[in-house]
Amino acid sequence: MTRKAPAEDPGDSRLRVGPPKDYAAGLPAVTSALRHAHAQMGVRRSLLTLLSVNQKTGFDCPGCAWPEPEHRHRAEFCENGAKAVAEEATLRRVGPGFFAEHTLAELAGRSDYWLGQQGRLTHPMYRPAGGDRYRQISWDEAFAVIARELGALDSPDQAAFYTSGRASNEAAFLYQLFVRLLGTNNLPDCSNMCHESSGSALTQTIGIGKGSVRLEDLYETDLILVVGQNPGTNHPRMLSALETAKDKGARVISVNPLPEAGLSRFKNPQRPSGVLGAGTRLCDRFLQIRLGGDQALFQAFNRLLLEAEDDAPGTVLDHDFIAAHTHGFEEFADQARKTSWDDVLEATGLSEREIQVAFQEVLSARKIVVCWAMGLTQHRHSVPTIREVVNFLLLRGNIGRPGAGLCPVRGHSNVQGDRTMGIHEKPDAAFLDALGAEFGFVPPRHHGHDAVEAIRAMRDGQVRVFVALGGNFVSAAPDTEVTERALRNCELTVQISTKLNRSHAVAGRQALILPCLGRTEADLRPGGEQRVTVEDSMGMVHLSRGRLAPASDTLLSEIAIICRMADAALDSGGSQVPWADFEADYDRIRDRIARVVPGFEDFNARVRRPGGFALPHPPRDDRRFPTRTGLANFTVNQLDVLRVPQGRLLLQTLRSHDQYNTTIYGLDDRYRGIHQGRRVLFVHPDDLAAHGLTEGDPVDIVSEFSDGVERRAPAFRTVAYPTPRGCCAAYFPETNVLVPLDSTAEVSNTPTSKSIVVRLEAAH
Ligand SMILES: Nc1nc2c(c(=O)[nH]1)N[C@H]1C(S)=C(S)[C@@H](COP(=O)(O)OP(=O)(O)OC[C@H]3O[C@@H](n4cnc5c(=O)[nH]c(N)nc54)[C@H](O)[C@@H]3O)O[C@H]1N2
Ligand SMILES: Nc1nc2c(c(=O)[nH]1)N[C@H]1C(S)=C(S)[C@@H](COP(=O)(O)OP(=O)(O)OC[C@H]3O[C@@H](n4cnc5c(=O)[nH]c(N)nc54)[C@H](O)[C@@H]3O)O[C@H]1N2
Ligand SMILES: [Mo]
Repeated sequence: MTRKAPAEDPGDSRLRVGPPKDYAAGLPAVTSALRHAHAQMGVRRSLLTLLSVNQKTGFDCPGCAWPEPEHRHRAEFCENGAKAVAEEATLRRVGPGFFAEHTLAELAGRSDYWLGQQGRLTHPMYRPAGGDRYRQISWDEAFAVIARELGALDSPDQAAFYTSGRASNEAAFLYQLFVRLLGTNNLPDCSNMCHESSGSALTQTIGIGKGSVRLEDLYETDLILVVGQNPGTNHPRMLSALETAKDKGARVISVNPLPEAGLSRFKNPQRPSGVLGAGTRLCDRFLQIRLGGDQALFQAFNRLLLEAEDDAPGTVLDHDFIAAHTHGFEEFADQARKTSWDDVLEATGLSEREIQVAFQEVLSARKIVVCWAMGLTQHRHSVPTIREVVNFLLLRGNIGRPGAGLCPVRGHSNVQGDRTMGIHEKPDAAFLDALGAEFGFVPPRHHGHDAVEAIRAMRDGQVRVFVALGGNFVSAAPDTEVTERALRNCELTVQISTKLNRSHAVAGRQALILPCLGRTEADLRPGGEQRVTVEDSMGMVHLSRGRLAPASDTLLSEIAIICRMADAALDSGGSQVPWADFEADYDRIRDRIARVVPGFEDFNARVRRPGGFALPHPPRDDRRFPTRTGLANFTVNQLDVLRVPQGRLLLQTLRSHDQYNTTIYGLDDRYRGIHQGRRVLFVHPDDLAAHGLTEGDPVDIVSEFSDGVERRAPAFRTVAYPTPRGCCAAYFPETNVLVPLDSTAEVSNTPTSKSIVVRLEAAH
């Protein structure tokens, strides 16, 4: 399986490689953000728009899920937030004329970058069976097509409904209601490819699949471990939080195969020292770990903690906490004491001394927060790894007290809220009971497809209709060739989107594009101006109000689209659901959410208070652990050492500084020294030499998996880079073709996008 490099990718000619940066933000960040903003939306609109990001009366930044601080700067500055906003608020348009000029086949040959740069979608478009391009269609006709094709299915389980994490709480709630009224739980979402491993591990061990800290905990802690996360690029506002934590005396350790610039030094553009001076050194210690080595590292820490307690009984572990609040300690401790140093050193690639020195920091910290993102969640043993992080914090009572806890840092700005609203292919019974009682129906109980299962089902003809509420499934999903075949095998694909992307080009026999309002845009309904709500990474719920004039008069809000789709597709509009009322006034949706979802009581009133409100989190709030044992569970996890055959490398697929998932803002990765190119492969200089390669050589990356299928990503340029030996890195989505569909994390079924065994072949 080979995927051609899209024609307009600059390839070799324009690529420039310089040394990686050792600081993040500063003036170059401001300049870069403004350059993007001006190019997309002009100077005046840029200013207006950027001033209302994350303000109490403005819109929630569509960039990431990092929470807002109590005291906001007038425009809390974030380069990548500004780019995300510019991308949505762009003045460029993709209208019916564009689609008349371009066939689907032509669009499918373009890169994600080119597609995204065309601008905002303005009209509903339809590609009829046999047609080579989209043509304009009315909204009513579009909903009639959906109703017809859903109605033609033998079973509702032949349809799948994807959600990307930008959908608001209200949109997500109505979407899952519609899908369950239809009779299926086929609700795959981007979380399946993202933090599902965190959710799986945390639900089992602490009883709730969400992190246990608030922003203030970071300011109060002694030690922050940032594991498998690149906040300088992906959560830039987290750097300000780390800076504040440092001001208050916290230590920061980064565990990462790459020395990411944002974690070295931060030049806060809102502080004079950040603009003129050297900035703040954020990271006190860097553990350059091998890909997938974190489980071993935390097992080593846990063994060392137990041994330190043996040496000085009563001084290290929190015995009271363990006795009162946890289950399974003895079994865990027996196993942890047997952790083999040989395995640990092999898996981590670290020296025993490095681990011991870092452990001294652990030992002297009374309060610890562990933050993590995709570096922990996208491996085969991600769930055991995160369970081991939980063990680590439980040992010293670091959950459910100020300044300590678990901090999975979410990606999409409302991915956590969407799950709270019931976007889940394996919903829990209590949620379904409440939903059924509120709306007078019997929700389906059987589990639905997650993202990987949905691809298999489409490939095999079992799912015939695919609807996506946002996102870019074709580019985000693993095994690009298989995913493309799967989508093309559908009778109908429906994309509810703001911007053109590959999922519009690689579509079912019939295809619909339903263009919607974005976060930044005013949503005017007969019931007045409407606002939506979102939940951030730390369980805070707040309002988001768009300000800009919509990209086109034809656009509908996501909520309106869902209501009309449901009304058209469900027999007699779906029992007693007043879709038209919901569409007219979102307060009515919130009233229903308040009755169905725990923690949302009095939703409309509470969310109007400044800053919104916090959702309950039993472990954090009062050390209650709603697990099966009623206690926090220690777990025993077999160590997985990722061994790579001779001459092969382990590849991680990650984000550049100029992209938002599959949306490519530009072709630079400033912090890593890459300019004007994305088809680059970061390799240790000794590995380059061992392969007989030098920097700049063209290579094909070929992935090797037990299914024997050869997956090839052609025409990459090698870059000598400080990554651990045996490990290499390249950008997604160009490398998704290499991620085998069947290579997924145990339990969570998340694609192993951060550990793919590859070989390099000199390209011709
Ligand atoms: N600007 C911008 N912001 C974003 C996004 C974006 O694309 N652009 N995406 C959003 C989304 S949906 C998400 S989920 C987040 C993603 O945020 P991140 O998780 O920070 O994103 P990645 O680029 O995948 O980076 C993974 C990091 O983990 C490290 N890593 C990889 N494998 C391992 C490992 O085995 N162990 C350890 N310890 N480290 C490892 C990599 O070197 C890298 O630093 O960001 C969100 N915010
Ligand atoms: N190899 C590899 N693959 C990965 C990852 C990886 O690290 N490596 N990361 C995974 C992760 S963490 C994630 S979260 C997924 C992301 O997967 P997705 O969420 O599916 O992808 P995005 O690129 O964020 O989606 C971008 C599209 O969303 C649409 N959009 C933007 N804003 C809105 C809006 O407000 N409403 C609507 N309806 N549409 C909107 C636009 O049309 C845009 O083109 O990718 C995963 N895939
Ligand atoms: Mo994500």
